[in-house]
Amino acid sequence: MNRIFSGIQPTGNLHLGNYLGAIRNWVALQHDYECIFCIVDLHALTLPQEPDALRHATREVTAAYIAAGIDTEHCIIFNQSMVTAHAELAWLLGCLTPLGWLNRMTQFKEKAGKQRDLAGLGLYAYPVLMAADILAYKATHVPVGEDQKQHLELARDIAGAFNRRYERDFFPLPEPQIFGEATRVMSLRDGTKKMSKSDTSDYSRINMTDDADAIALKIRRAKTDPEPLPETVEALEARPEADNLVGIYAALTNATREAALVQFAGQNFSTFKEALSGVSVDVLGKIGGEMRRLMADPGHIDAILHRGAERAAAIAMPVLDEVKEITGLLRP
Ligand code: AQP
Repeated sequence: MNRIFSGIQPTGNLHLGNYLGAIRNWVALQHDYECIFCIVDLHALTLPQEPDALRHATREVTAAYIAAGIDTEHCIIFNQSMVTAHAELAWLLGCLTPLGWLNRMTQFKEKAGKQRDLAGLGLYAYPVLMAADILAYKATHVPVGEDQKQHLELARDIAGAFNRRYERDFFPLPEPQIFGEATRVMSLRDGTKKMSKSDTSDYSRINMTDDADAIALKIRRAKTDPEPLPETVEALEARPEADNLVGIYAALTNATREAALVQFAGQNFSTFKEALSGVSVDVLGKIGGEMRRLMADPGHIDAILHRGAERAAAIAMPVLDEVKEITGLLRP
């Protein structure tokens, strides 16, 4: 059976983009693959984190996976730092990764901003750790949002570099799986910017734990333009905010943008936003409620993570051992 690996950073404020771009697709795919879903806490450390907040966010992401419908019996759910193979393999792969490849990564440029010299080595090396996450399980498929496409291409390049260097077909080249009408959910305040956990404005995103009132208020306040909704998808191209909201509506109703426009063409945003609030509350309300219920019992969440880490290590550690053998490292 093909194997999926994917993950989310526990950096707080899980949002609709994480749900539509990642978690929801995992739920749909989980019974067609062997699945490993990680809470990538080592990735979170590439930017400063407050320790208690990191622990809380790690449990909250776990709760989100379960509340959204990931089956913990079938799938492996664990936090990255519990399986040491990720960090060890990242070093071994980093030694094969030319700086030129990392210099092309747009996420580093965006996150490091103008003060690039002050950014940490971890932020720069993030894509190598991501490659290690995937390759430690010889994963064949990686369902992600569109923003991670470049990192996934790099993971394929690194896998290819290892295979060439040691002249064997050891790592499969992982395939990205990017689908749905909301592969890149944009900020509610600026349709040209990705919806993000770290945006300082809470009005830029719908959090998975927002209640019905908060969701409705944020959608009411979402930036739009003065024109009514158009008849064609092409007419949305020059209207990023309208395009984003129509894409979200389509994704939440399992429809296409075309179908959403058949329903709303010619109508003004207030009518459309009301419908969008309704479907958002329908989908996220239940998940948020279940997340809160799960978070009331952190011991149960920790037990799921421990069990998941054991199952994950049973796959990753033998792969790491083989890599060490191939690489020429003596082992105990
Ligand atoms: N806006 C988005 N639209 C669609 N998919 C998205 N993803 C994130 N944002 C969107 C997908 O969610 C998964 C987990 O991402 P992550 O949290 O590990 O890292 P990120 O992409 O850096 O997410 P954020 O929200 O922007 O976090 P911060 O602000 O902490 O950097 C991935 O599959 C991603 O594609």
